[in-house]
Amino acid sequence: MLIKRPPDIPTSEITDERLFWRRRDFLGAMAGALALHLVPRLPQQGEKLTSFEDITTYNNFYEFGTDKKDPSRHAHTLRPRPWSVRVEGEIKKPKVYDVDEVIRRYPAQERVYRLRCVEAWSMVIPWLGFPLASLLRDVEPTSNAKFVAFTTLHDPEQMPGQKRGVLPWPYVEGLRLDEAMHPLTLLVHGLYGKPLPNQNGAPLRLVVPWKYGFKSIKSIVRIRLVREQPPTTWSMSAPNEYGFYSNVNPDVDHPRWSQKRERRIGELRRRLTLPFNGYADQVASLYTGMDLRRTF
Ligand SMILES: Nc1nc2c(c(=O)[nH]1)N[C@H]1C(S)=C(S)[C@@H](COP(=O)(O)O)O[C@H]1N2
Ligand SMILES: [Mo]
Repeated sequence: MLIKRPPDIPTSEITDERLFWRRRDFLGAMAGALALHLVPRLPQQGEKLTSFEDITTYNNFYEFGTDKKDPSRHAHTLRPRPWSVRVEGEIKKPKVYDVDEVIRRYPAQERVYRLRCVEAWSMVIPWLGFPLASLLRDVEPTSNAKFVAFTTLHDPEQMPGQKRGVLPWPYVEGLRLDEAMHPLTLLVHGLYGKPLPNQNGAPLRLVVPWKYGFKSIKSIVRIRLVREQPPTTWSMSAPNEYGFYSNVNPDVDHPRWSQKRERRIGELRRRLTLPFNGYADQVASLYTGMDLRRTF
């Protein structure tokens, strides 16, 4: 399972790789479409970016199989263009967007975030995307909007894993409106300066860095503003193991394993998991007054 890499890749090499992909991106077919406003952000001291290879070959995307290698092997059947995203529900301006319209409209930012999977592994990923809040503001939520519900494509021909009943399909996720509006919450359409590979959730996926990875729903076709807390795939499938909030919390163990530590992909030594995945200073105030052991 662990992909062995030399333990010490100098940051200079990583920078070179990133510049390489950016340059490739500008030269590539997407050059016109992606208006990149890249503000390089270094990850926390002592943290290296996970390699492009690991980010794109060690994935959870059950629509393409349950093995970590399955998405990179099988996601070529997904057709990320043309692609529509329907934004609807409790908003004044419902709209069906073409994904490239969204990508053009909202300037792409590079954000280096830790991704902590509930299975106790983690990565450091340079995403390209924009705050979900920008899009939500433009569609003008009504005062009834309290939550945001997201839906992945449902098409067993493109996503053969959906022919098997391992999860209820389509994959759905949700956030409280204030979580969705938080500036850390992104809609992502690229990584390492290039368009998002299919296995990472092309053409558009959510990234919520202080929550377990399963909240970061891939290949989104629908965003619906709603009044009530929406159902979410993993909490429907195993309600005692996965809650709606799923904030990274080293003090609340999964019923079958500890959440105290994590294995950073590409490293051998395990790291201590941080509350809210290290983003507590920015997001803990969203949950004041909530018992995070009960609302896990
Ligand atoms: N539609 C969909 N979205 C999904 C998943 C999935 O199986 N289907 N897996 C989730 C899980 S468990 C994780 S850890 C992250 C993994 O994202 P990555 O493969 O880009 O690292 O995607 C999340 N989004
Ligand atoms: Mo995950």
